Amino acid sequence: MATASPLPKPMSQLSRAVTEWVESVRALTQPAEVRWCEGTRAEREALMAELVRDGELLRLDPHAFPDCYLYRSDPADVARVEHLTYICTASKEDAGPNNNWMDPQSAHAKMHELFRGCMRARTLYVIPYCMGPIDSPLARCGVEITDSAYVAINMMIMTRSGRAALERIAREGTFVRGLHSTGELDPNRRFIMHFPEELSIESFGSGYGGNALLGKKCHALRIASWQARDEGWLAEHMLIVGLRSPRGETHYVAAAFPSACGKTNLAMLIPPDSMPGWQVFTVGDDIAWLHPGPDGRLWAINPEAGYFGVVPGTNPQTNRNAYEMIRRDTLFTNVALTADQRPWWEGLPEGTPVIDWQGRPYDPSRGPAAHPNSRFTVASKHNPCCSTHVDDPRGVPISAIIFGGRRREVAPLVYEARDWAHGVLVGASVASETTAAAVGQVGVVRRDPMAMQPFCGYNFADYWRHWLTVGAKLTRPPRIFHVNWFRRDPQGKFLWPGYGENLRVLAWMLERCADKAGAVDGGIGLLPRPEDLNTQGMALEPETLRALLSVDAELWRKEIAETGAYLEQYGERLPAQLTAELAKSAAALGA
Ligand code: GTP
Ligand code: SPV
Ligand code: MN
Repeated sequence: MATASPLPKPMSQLSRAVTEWVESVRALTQPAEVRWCEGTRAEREALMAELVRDGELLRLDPHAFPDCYLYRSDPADVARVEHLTYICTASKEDAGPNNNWMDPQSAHAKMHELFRGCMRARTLYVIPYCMGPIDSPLARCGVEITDSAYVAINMMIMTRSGRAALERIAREGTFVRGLHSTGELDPNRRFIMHFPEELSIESFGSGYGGNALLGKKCHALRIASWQARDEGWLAEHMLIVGLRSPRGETHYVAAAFPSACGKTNLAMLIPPDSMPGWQVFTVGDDIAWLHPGPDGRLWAINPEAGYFGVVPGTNPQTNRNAYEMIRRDTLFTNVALTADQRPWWEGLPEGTPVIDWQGRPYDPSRGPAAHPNSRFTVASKHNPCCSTHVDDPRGVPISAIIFGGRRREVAPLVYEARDWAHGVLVGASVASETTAAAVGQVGVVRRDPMAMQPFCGYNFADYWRHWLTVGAKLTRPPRIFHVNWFRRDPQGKFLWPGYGENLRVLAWMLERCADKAGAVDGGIGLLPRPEDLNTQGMALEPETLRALLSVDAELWRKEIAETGAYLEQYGERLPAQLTAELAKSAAALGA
């Protein structure tokens, strides 16, 4: 005889610690209603339908873009706000010169006042989530409380959320507490506060991306980098990609580029026709958690389950995988619209924008139709080249680490670090032109070590020391490289075609890892000679390739002096090994 299975326990009864915290937040913020997120697709669809009814979401043409929606954020809330983002540690030195700092007591007091009664007449959503495969010992859980349904939907796509995550939290007893309210979107009452010593985050006044989806940059980078230092691993702003060579060997590479500098594109690149037999698999496009494994290699998991990617520039030529991926089941933020309710953005070869990202009739004199930091949110399982290892609890072994930036001059297409310690200096020296991913001027070169300037939850000097310590533990460390896809000619044209063609550079790296490719010492590190790169089938002038692989000693002596001055501000905490590595490069360049 069949027995009726018992009703599942209500979410609010699974973890006493979570329930008590939700209750205290409810008392403080005074919402009209509390909703616990179960993490089902039906629940997400119901929530989207509600938002469509309320006019907060727009349903896109269901024939061309099934299950796709458009969300328009407040025009003054379109990017991360680094100047309003704080690390609140007991000691200011622990946050370091790389972070804004506030003492935890003052920060809590300030946020308490902002949160008091802020959810009146709103719904409070409780989203338990797991960063990483749900059964991986490397994964970590958190709970986000938010009064934004848009944020809740994004978190449901970007993380493994709901009941399974809450069950893991109930078993483990620890979780990161992330409290978020959209507030009244006043840029003067907007703060993103991190309390790494308490494993908590408080975010008020923005509903956008990295300010509000607290599992992403706030937890998986700022809080996790602090935990990683204590526990002996690394939390990095890196994509993870698998490359299968025509010989049938698969190697995994992790790459750190600053925001809007090419991670999503490299993570899902399509091999050029003239490189038959290569296959590419995406493990992650933005964040990697890297652990020294028992075999002396570095192993990586992607803590996320979806992509929050830059829309402009996505087209069949640059990234056909992404272009196909965002044609269904995708949430668009701040793109333009065509007359037939299709999304439109700069770089799209078809369609005509009639409504801009702010919902106004499109007028080119007012700037681009889609916001330059417009984004898509989509589950990674929709990526046509998603790796079968995304749910692998052990992660994947990393053969090479790449650092890179957006530099119109100075940095060559690629170079290899002499060894791990030099690689840490190469990472620490990254400088890149700013982009629309953060509020502020675009196109100015700034220091962005390891692409972590906005995301490292502690003092960079301690972080570099930690990188050196982790490297010393690895008996088979990944080789470290630096790339620059963005070098330009004096007319401003990119010298390198980029996108799929970047595989040629990755192929050279893998050959280097196998000791099969040549290189020359360029003083700053090892560079391929033109003949070491596979450029077969490319229309690249020999002079262009030579320019891409050139090291201008004069410019580099200046670069090294600037790097030295930058590192000096970290004072006594700066590891002496970095200074020694910099001195080696300076000597090699005759400085
Ligand atoms: P975040 O999500 O902000 O961390 O960005 P990301 O690092 O994932 O950058 P993404 O891949 O989204 O690329 C950002 C912009 O750079 C897009 O407009 C791309 O079209 C452009 N881009 C990416 N790769 C290349 C490349 O190889 N060459 C050139 N010229 N542009 C590129
Ligand atoms: C970035 O800015 O690096 C992003 C987008 O990946 S956000 O989620 O806003 O941080
Ligand atoms: Mn990013």
